[in-house]
Amino acid sequence: MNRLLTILLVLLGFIHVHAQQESHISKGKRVIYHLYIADTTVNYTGKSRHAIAINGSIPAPTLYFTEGDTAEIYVHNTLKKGTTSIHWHGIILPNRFDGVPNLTTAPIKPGEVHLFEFPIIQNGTYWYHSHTELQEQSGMYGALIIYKRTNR
Ligand SMILES: [Cu+2]
Repeated sequence: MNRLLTILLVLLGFIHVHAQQESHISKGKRVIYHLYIADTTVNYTGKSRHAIAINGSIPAPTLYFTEGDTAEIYVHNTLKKGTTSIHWHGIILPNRFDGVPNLTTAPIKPGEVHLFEFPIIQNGTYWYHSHTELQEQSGMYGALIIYKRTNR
């Protein structure tokens, strides 16, 4: 009987600790980024070429999150012409925010701002990139760094 009680108490303790960890998830930060997609020119070989930068940078800026955060990312299409998109590669999120144009997410038109909002429920190193024509190859790719959740 005593042994059974001990097992029960250990189990209850485990459930309690687990519940505390679960409740901790909702205490994450809201992390806001504004990404401005813009035409630019690069010269790697002596010849100037059109390229696409995000916030003036190729590769695109590294975005940092911690597991448990909520991502709030505004993608501004400031290209002279053409739609754009951002695919959050390997990120677990609601399908409509996956960012593949004409499949999960509408293409982002010039002058348009698209909000991506999703909970961060994993950790690790990932990347994001355009999923439109050859925009990724033109410079639209960047890293996503998601830190492990810690007891803050
Ligand atoms: Cu991808």
